[in-house]
Amino acid sequence: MPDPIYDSPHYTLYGSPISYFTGKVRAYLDWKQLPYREVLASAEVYKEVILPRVGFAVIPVVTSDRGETLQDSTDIIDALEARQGGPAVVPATGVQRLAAALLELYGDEWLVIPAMHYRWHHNREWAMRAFGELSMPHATPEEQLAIGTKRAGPFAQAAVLLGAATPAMQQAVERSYEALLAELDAHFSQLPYALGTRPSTADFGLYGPLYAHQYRDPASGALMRRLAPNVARWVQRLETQTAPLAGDFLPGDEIAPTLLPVLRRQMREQMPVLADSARHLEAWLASHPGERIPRAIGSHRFVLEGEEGERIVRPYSLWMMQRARDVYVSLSGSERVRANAWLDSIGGQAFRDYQGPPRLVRSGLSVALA
Ligand SMILES: N[C@@H](CCC(=O)N[C@@H](CS)C(=O)NCC(=O)O)C(=O)O
Repeated sequence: MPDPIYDSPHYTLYGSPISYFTGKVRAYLDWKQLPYREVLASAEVYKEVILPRVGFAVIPVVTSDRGETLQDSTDIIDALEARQGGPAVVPATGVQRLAAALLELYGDEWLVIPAMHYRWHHNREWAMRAFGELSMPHATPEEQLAIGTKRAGPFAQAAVLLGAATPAMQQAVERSYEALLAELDAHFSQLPYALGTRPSTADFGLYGPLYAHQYRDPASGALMRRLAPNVARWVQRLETQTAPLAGDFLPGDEIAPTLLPVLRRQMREQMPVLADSARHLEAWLASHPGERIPRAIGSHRFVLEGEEGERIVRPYSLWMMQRARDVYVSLSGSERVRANAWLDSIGGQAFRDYQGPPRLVRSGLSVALA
């Protein structure tokens, strides 16, 4: 029987409540009212489904009853959006489309720093237990803590690898995150979603870190509710989806002025890192001809809130940047003129001037040359 809303395949989402990118995809599936069931990615599910279908251990993974397997939250949303019809989560007009791509890049590839910092430096034991529960749902709490501590190991290191390494930098991460919360709180006190009364890929991108880590992890959730109750309400709106398939983006390709401080922060914090990452990748390619590009290619210095630190260089982030640049480059005529003026208003010169590495395609959790 056809689905009441779409003649749609039925989907299975393999993921977890504590996973960043599962949250992003789940919020999309829920708002879009797609028929799906969610299966917890236990150790058994990794072995029986994810590894055989994907080839490496990752969530989220979406499969359909037509035999497809989709991996990577950005590609999953793109693929489903292209086939499902219904109200679009990617705006049709230039500046809003650009803002959505930028905020998805920001949520996916930059807010991972505070997300990992708060999870592993403020919610550590809770998170270890949660990893254990997920991996072995039927084991005792002690067994779960033991297995969780083991499984969470690589994730627990991520906060440091991504930059939140020294006490001074951890304080900088917290200053930046708390200021972001204040900016988002002001925005969501005026508008239910990033670009209007309908969620977009901007919201789903931001929801990744702001749901699983910063809202659900107990100490982080308490901080969010205290400092930014309107952000917590936006999380709850996306979590419970009281009005799926409703609403619209602001008319006239407008971006609410309350969103601009968030984008200015992104331009200030993330753009220099992406520009420098592009130079690193070019140098790496020159010295490793024909080699597969790994997930991290060394490390580089970066600055946050006036503090200087060190973080790994992740080529994958440059693929997300390329997507945002593709939106910009596709704009012509008056849309390009408006986009340039808008980028100038958010300090986006580095985005306009960005010189990427050779064209990239996504390859699992890294990239390859196109
Ligand atoms: N960029 C991917 C990344 C997926 C991802 O990083 N998933 C995490 C959990 S939220 C994971 O399973 N990582 C495994 C790993 O990093 O090896 C996406 O958008 O889905």
